[in-house]
Amino acid sequence: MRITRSNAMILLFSITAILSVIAVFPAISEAQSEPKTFVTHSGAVVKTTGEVLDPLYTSATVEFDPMEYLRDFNYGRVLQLSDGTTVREFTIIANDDEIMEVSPGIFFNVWTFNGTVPGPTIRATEGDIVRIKFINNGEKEHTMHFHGIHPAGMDGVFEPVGGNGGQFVYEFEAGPVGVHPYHCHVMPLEEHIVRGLYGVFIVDPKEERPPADEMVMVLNGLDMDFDGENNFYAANTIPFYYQHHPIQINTDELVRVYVVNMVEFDPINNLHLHGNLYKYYPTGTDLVPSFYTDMITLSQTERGIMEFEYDYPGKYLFHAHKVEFSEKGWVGIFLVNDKPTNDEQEIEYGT
Ligand SMILES: [Cu+2]
Repeated sequence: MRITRSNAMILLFSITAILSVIAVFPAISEAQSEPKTFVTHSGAVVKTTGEVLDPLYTSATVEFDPMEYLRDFNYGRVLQLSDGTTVREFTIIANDDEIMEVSPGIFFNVWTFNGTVPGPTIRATEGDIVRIKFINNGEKEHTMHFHGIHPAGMDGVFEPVGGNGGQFVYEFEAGPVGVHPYHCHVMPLEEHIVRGLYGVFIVDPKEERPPADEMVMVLNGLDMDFDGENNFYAANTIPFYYQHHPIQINTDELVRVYVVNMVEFDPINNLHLHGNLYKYYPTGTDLVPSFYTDMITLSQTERGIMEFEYDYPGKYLFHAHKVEFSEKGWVGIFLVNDKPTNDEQEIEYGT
């Protein structure tokens, strides 16, 4: 072969390329020879040197009791300012590497506020100062975005909080009266919400609502295979939970349910109550009910307060009347007991 200028250039490039491959190859080969351990959605532990789509890295599962969550209200650490204003301090820690057994044998990589989905129910009275020390112990950026009235800098949108210990203090006056969601507002938003970074914020009126057996229901969905469709639906995360563990209430006692729809992908959700009708306060902002109904329809983050009493004891279903949702987990039972005559047997109110 005659050595021309162009042949020489090609030869030089080829030698350089071969030398580069030789130099880099040991590193690649070393990396690939170290298998990593992953947990899959079926709970199996696998070792592989290949890429794993949506791996679950830890084997510590989230403990979540929907019955405990139902009536668990967090009022924070209370401080009193000299002018009499109440300050309520909360610490909320975000994580994004936890696993939750959402149904027997079905594991899901949840992202959590304080270790659960939904996060804790935060409760204050209108006019209180809410101060939230937010710590992001996840890998990704997260925020806390509250629905309600507050300054722009407290909106949790344009101030992403970095992972691995990033911090931010949200502080605002609680208002307006009602029931509001809070959720992470980092892009891609759909993923940050569907993974579980949301919870409920209740603002009580200064003149308290009448005493009642109060509870929180977050309507949510789980997209297990990341195809943009939910595979399970639930009230408070665990499909069918309140069907297998009926919520006990009493006849002739006021029940107040703070309901928030956090289902993504499906444009609407709804809630039907059996054997009864309820007064409904959309967003809970008005103290006079807007409807007396057995069915409400809710879009994303739509919410409100339901109030009802049962005259007759027995088992009553509550569920999505969108039958697909109820058959995939969004169904529960109220077990209505005859109101005990002995005061000591009365169930404890959540307030
Ligand atoms: Cu987030």
